[in-house]
Amino acid sequence: MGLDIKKFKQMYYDMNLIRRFEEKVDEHSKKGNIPGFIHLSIGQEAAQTGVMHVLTESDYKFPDHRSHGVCLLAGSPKKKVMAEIFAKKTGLCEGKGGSMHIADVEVGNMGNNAIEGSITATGLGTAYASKYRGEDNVTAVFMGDGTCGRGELHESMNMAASLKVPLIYVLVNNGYAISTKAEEAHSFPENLSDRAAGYDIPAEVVDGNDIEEVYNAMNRAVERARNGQGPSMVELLTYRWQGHFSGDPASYRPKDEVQKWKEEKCPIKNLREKLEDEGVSFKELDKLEEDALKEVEDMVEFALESPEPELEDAVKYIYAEPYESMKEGK
Ligand SMILES: Cc1ncc(C[n+]2csc(CCOP(=O)(O)OP(=O)(O)O)c2C)c(N)n1
Ligand SMILES: [Mg+2]
Repeated sequence: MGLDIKKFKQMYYDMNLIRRFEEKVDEHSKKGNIPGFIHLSIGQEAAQTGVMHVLTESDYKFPDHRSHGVCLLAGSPKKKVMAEIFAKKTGLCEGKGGSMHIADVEVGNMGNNAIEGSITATGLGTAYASKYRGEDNVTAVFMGDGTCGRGELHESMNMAASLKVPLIYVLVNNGYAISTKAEEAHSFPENLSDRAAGYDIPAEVVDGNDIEEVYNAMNRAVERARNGQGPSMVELLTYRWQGHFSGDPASYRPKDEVQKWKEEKCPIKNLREKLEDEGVSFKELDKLEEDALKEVEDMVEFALESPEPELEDAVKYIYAEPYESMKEGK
């Protein structure tokens, strides 16, 4: 396989970190410690980790509603990502955003957004900015299969291709949009990303649960973008183990389908087997798993112990602060 062992061991750690993170978020959401809707990405860790290991902090990332893992790997203090989901004052956005509005522009996390398709339009803006300024950073927008039916995506692809901007559409195809199977909501010859061909945008379809495939496909797309060759789409075929939101019993999915993905296509197990084949010891892999759990437990402790935002913070960042001279009535 010829893996860069050091890099893939870090990816193994990060995938475990996301899995444990999501499990804890699920647990505390159900305990009532987290406000609002929570969309978990358990089962999709390779899609998030493989992509994030290609992007740098100067690249623009536009995560979607199911992207805690992307926010976690963007380079922000990880405890603050957890605290944001708990809506605490110590969170990345001081607890004002919660699970679906985690932003940190310092590391290029432009904020996850739950309005499906919207980020394909805003991401076009940062991609154009990079080209206009002559910078070599790229923009990656995360979207699901359901989002492929949204008009913004098609407007975005049309402009991205004609302007030849460095934009990568990361299509995380988990087969469902809420309870609707992709086959029932879209007509497609073979793959959802076939749509990109209509705009002369190259697309690649890979096993989204094989991190090596994800990483290599994303690398090719980013290289194209950095070389001025324009937009690409990378379609990652995967599956979410949980329902649409934390607490959704997902009775619309056959039990054996879920079981099959868990048993035969676990992305973490897949990488573990590859690393074992490369000679990495069980002991070392177990230690990475233990360390990831410990880091997540520390994050939860931090979030639980953190204070709630103050009442007066409710209107902070909504209105422009008056200039000092205005305050003094001058
Ligand atoms: C414009 C818009 N329409 C509808 C919704 C409601 N909604 C939230 S998630 C979702 C399904 C998204 O499915 P997909 O794009 O496949 O992402 P997944 O949830 O599978 O990760 C929908 C329809 C929304 N958030 N935004
Ligand atoms: Mg989906």
